[in-house]
Amino acid sequence: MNLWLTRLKEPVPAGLETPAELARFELSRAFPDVQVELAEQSAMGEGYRIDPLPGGSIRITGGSTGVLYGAYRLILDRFCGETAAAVESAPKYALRMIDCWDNPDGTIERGYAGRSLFFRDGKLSWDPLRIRELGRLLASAGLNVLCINNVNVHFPAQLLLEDDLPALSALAEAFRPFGVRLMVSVDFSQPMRSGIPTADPLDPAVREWWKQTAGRVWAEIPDLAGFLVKADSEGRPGPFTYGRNHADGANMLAEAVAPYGGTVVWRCFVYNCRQDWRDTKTDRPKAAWENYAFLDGEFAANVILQVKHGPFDFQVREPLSPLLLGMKKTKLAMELQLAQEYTGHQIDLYTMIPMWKELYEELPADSIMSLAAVSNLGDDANYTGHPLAAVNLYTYGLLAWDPGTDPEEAVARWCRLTYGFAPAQEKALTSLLLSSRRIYEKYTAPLGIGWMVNPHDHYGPNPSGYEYDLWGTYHKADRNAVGIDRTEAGTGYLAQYPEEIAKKYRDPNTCPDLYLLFYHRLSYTFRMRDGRTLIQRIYDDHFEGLEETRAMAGALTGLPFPEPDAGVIRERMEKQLYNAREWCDIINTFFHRLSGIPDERGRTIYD
Ligand code: GCV
Repeated sequence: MNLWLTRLKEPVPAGLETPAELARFELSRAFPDVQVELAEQSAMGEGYRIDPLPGGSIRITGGSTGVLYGAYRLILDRFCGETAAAVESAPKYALRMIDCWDNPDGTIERGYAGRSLFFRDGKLSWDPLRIRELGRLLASAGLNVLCINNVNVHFPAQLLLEDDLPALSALAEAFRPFGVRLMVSVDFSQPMRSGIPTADPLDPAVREWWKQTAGRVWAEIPDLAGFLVKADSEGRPGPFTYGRNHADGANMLAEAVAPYGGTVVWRCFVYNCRQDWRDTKTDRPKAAWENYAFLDGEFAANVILQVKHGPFDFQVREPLSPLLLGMKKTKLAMELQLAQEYTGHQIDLYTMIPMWKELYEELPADSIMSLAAVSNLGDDANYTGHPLAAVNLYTYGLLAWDPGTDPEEAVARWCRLTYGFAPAQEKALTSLLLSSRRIYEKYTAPLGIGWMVNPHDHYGPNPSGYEYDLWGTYHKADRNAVGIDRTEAGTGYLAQYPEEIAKKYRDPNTCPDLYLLFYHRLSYTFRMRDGRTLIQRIYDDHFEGLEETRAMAGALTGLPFPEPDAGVIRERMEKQLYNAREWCDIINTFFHRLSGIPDERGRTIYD
């Protein structure tokens, strides 16, 4: 099983040491009859040029990994039936990251595709064949950094920098021919395991410990991409314990890894996760800005702040995080989530690229210098649990290489490569995948409100599940109104944006519908621009979402998926139908019971 590379029948053999050797192998198997010449030019780095030559042969010119990317481009283009024209390409971002949340015991936090491909029973442990398949998948999608362990670094993950370093080094070696460099999530308090009484980033002993550690680690793995850090977030240790800020913490690590060309990727997912629901002063979406914006310009050159795309946490609809717009003197990565934590657990269909494109529309050119995405991978035979969830991994790779990627073309290309259907069927699958996010959005939480989900597990509806909890995720629905006013007249969140963005959302009469309840508290009788009341729109969206899911199930069943995909798709679609019905009925009933306002169209709502 090799997803969009199914037509490369032969597994990558052991023993290929460089991207160029791998490229030669792949090309010789994909096109036994075509002469392809590789011309390495180190200055081209990851970029490549493909030139058709007289007589039918082809030349790929590129840097040491560029030739491999060029080879996969050629192979995939030809599989898609595209031939001949010269192409030149180079990635927009140097770090195109996949962040795995894998734990040493083999579980995966928010993993929906089986167990870890890297860990078992507390140790690094892998199947070399599957690692080579994964390397092939990542390289052919243009992805080049793999952080293998959970940002919640629970013991014994710390051993990756200690006793397990030789095994980590062997894993790094396995990925090297694919141009994939490893990254490791580190525990900010790790020096304390060596008897140092503090993890204070300004303490000389702590600084020295990290320098020594970086020296040891990079001596074993000279091309390690760096450290990923979740600090002062959801119980993780960090500089706040010592009265220091996050620039103090990140810069201390940055200094330790700088001699080796390492990068510190420092996450900005910092908020009060022990909020009292009675507290109306704190508004969780404001937290990232409050913790980081004042530090703009304070971070070392080899620190990248990794910012979740929205101010909450990977909800179906959130505005772009204001941090991504407001830290002009800091290197930033936008963090996406391929793992479908809030978006259907890789049971419900949810193709993400339309959502990513919406984010890019608000993101000024060159405001970020890297993309990261939480992995949707696991050891299921098809790697992503739902075979159609692989579209998210592949199209993420295309977008990280070229943010100008057109969503429809990217999805169509994935469909063509993966299934090779007839044109009408390919078109049907492409449009179904492209519509899946909006459908999911309709039958789940309404109009940007988010969080009406079962607590902790995050699958299925529970409109009050988070309402009286500690997580700062409240909708405050009562019998008259729902939502939180986040304008300057309310919590003030909107003031974190530049005015040209803020003005689009400030007035509920002009705010785009889908963000309405993210920014505003509105009465159920509020008249929307299309003339419907807010409550009617909530009912309509939910009924439509369910109907569209039924139509999608019908359309999917008509497509000639091969086994085993066909069986898995059928079984998951059944579950999605059940889920959509639960969401539709529970959310509509919730609002109907509260408001007492009937559906104008008299459809069944259960009281
Ligand atoms: C890795 C959310 C998820 C957690 C995750 C966290 C994070 O809170 O539910 O599982 O932890 O985000 O991104 O750090």
